[in-house]
Amino acid sequence: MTESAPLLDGFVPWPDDSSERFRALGLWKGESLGDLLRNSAAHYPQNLALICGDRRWRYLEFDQRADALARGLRQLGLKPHDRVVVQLPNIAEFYLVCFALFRLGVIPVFALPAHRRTELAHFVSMSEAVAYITCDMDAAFDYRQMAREIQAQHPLLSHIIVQGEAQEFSALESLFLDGGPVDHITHPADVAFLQLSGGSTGLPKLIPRTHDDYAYSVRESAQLCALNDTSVYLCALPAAHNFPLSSPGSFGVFYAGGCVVMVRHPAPEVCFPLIETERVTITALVPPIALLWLDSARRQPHDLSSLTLLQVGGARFAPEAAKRVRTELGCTLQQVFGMAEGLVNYTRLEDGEYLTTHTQGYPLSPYDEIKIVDDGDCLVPPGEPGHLLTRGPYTIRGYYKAPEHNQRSFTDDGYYRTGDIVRRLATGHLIVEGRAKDQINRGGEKIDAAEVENHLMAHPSVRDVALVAMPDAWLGEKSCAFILPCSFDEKPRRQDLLIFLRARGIAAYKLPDRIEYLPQLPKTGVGKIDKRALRDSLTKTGVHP
Ligand code: AMP
Ligand code: DBH
Repeated sequence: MTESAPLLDGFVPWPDDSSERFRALGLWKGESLGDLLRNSAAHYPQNLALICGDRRWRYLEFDQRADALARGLRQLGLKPHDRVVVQLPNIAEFYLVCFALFRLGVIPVFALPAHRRTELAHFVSMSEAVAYITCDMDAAFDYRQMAREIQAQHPLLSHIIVQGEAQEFSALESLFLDGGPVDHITHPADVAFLQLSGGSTGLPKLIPRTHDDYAYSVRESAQLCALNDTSVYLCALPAAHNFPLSSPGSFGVFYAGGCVVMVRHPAPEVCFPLIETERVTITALVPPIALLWLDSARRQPHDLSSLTLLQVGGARFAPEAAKRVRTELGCTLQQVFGMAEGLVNYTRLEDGEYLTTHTQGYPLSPYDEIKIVDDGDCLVPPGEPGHLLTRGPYTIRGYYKAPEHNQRSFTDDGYYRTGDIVRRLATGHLIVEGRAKDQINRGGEKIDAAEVENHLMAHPSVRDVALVAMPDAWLGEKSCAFILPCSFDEKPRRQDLLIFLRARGIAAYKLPDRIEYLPQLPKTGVGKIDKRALRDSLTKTGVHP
């Protein structure tokens, strides 16, 4: 593709003056994400890049494997701008697929292993994907069976590629073709991949991230976290999630020439021995897993002395738990408040105990612009809580092919409405106070209330429903579905509702943790369901609205 080739249809670019400024400032360097690995293979060919089970790849080998896969995928017929849904567990092939696709200008759509048929089908149809790359089995779930069901409904999905026992599908292993390097053929200002939004409007949206913008956030994040070619990063969260991918995540480590250790499960029993043997220096966790680690470190001491930095993000980390990190795990805590749409805030390594334990940091880039506003978009007085709006060199200007939604999610001058309520301290550090979006943050996993309500409404015995967050000591929040049944005498059984939801093909974390039946749902002045009253009723035990 040449400089003048059109960018991906449906992508909302930054206005020209902003792009020119980001280039002039040297933030956007015109490098593709495929170059990120290529450069490290040139600088650190013999450094260990990746450890996955008993596989240990050096940069040169990693880079060559990515090229070999790119060749095979090209021969299969994948072309620049094709979309490919990628759903893989934490295995080395995940990164090979990423870099192979980046080099071909093919656009991965990153699903998480927890996603199920209905969600996958939605990603496939929304992105008009031509291929689906997955694995055979993981955690006792057969992804091939799901692939069959999706393919039956989506004839445009021409290729199903399976890592492991492929059965009737193409085996990923068979697609490695020897040959020379595959040079990237994408424009750096073009979309590199599509991430999923947590969503708050019924269905997740696709987030187009460009090579230029993502590479910038990865480089800056790596520097902020002082990564270098001796860093060893434990990737314990799902690898495709934006946090372990880019903040600074595996990509940051690949950029710095360090080593990524992949693990399938974040449990301390699995991770602690690995930290000890591989001398892991940095990792990223969501709060419930960090709590698990803290408790476990008390009970079964391991040598975690190599670990210098523990990043915690994705959901609010209670200050009382945050304070325990230094004493009980013996490392520095960094809070990370980010979003797949772009903006990432970090506490800094040199911040004192108070800022590290009580705040979610401040923006990565001096070119991130943030505003904290009231319901009418007017700035709130300093220190007061308000809606967080942001724009900058790595925050998207629109979701993929979603013009109506974009009208609501972005201001006319390009600020993204994060849906988060924050307060800013005089130091510039932000504290996440709450949320304006209709979402439940279940220990970092975001649940779109409207999406689950929609599924429940499809049940013949449900007349109306509201899904709200309820406080939980472990996960921070869990979900509670308040149901108005068609007949209060013939309420559907909780178990039947869960079976019904599972059968609709949605991720297990979206299933309501609690179900309550009400003869009527409380309404606000204008007649909307009063979710605040429902939430309040959960904290005042025994009192129902
Ligand atoms: P997503 O839309 O799935 O990328 O999730 C991003 C959202 O997760 C943010 O807008 C916040 O609501 C939430 N979030 C991420 N990190 C933190 C954090 N450290 N503290 C509180 N909330 C967070
Ligand atoms: O929750 C997130 O989406 C998130 C958290 C921390 C994120 O995208 C990130 C860092 O980059």
